[in-house]
Amino acid sequence: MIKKILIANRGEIALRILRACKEMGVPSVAVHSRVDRDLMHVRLADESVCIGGNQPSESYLNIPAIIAAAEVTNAEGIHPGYGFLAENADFAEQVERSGFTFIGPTSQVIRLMGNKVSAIEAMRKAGVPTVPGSDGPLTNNQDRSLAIARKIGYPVIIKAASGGGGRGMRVVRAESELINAISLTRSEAAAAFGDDTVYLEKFLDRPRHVEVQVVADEHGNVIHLGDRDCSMQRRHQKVIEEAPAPNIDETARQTVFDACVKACHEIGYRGAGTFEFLYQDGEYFFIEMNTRIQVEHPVTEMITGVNLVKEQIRVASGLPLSVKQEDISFKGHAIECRINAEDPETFIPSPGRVEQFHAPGGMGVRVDSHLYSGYVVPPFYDSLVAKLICHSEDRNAALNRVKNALEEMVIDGIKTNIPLHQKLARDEGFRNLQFNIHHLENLLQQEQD
Ligand code: MV4
Repeated sequence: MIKKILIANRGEIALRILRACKEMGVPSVAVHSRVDRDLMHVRLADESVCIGGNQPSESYLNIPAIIAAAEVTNAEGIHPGYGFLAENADFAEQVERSGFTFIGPTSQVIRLMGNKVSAIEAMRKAGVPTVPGSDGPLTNNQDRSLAIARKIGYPVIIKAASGGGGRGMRVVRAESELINAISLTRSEAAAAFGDDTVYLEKFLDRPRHVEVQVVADEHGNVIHLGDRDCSMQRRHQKVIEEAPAPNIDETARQTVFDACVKACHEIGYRGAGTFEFLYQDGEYFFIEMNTRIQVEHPVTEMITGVNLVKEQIRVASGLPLSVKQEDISFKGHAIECRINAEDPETFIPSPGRVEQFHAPGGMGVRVDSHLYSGYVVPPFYDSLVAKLICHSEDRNAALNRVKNALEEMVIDGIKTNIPLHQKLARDEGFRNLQFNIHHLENLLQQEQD
């Protein structure tokens, strides 16, 4: 087992990783920015190092400072969590070159998946269903681009190869707009990512976001842990996630699970990973792969009983997965609410002092949060302050548990989106499975009118 782990993150995920370290008896090092010295996981870690100023670039994105902290504390593994450096192939490479273990896939695989064109190509070769599209970068040959789009049929979407998560995309509804849209997306991609490579896909107008969790070790074992629906989102920020994804065609689902496992074997995947799909009219379309532990991993943990962060640490230590595919069964339904420090109507961040914090509890209720009474939410980072995860025998029972737990939860002193979650737990469309990726934004728009 890895002898000591440096946690290169903050907030709830740093605490989540710390808890896994403690359960496994692995000593931990917390690294933090100046303002973050009072974070819960910094208090609980065996050692801590202040690595710099409050701007992410000075601390959680500061690669030399993080590697230096690993050196002075004699850490062996580095867990990147999510966000910050989690999918930065250069970071993973520097961690390994400095003699430490990156808790995640190899830098080559991170790089392969970071470029969406190469990711899609790898998946298509492995038999994972992808979106009809240019199957490669668009060239400067305008007639060729027009021909591809005409063959696929409008609307189409232009995406930046180095984008992802909703950054650098443009929908094109008519042929007359295509050439201009390609050139605009190219310029934006060059400015944002230093890479003007773009590709084209058929635009799906009312899909759900369904993703598949996998975990792989270095001994040729790959398993899937089922799926999640993450369609309830606003501006590419997920608000509610659930597992299993409800109302999915069972034959298509098993086929896609098998394809994801096969793809992991083919690309030499190691660690926890997520295949993102658009799901529409009973069909799956791969769009991206995430090579990190995700915010919403707890819903999968609740229905499978597998501790994903512990599996990440096991496989990074060179150990085999603790479970085989035949050991995995899916029990009940889990729903996660992302509780953000923000105005529930304007979505403007609401940092400040948490005067009172009370977490709900009881059977099937899990709260992953670094909050405590008196904690000050700093303005420098994202506004996620707690995840409420409810598990029960079926979706309706889990939704009722969410409703009750939200009423129990107290976060005083700052604004949170708890009122938004209370509305969503009662929303007919969400309850009756009449939703797609546009549902939440449509709902908020209707309230405006
Ligand atoms: C799409 C799409 C429709 N058709 N691709 C947005 C995030 C990025 N991961 C991919 N995204 C989309 N790609 C095709 N071919 C619609 C979206 C999209 C979306 C996807 C998942 C969750 C929320 C979304 C919100 C708006 C657009």
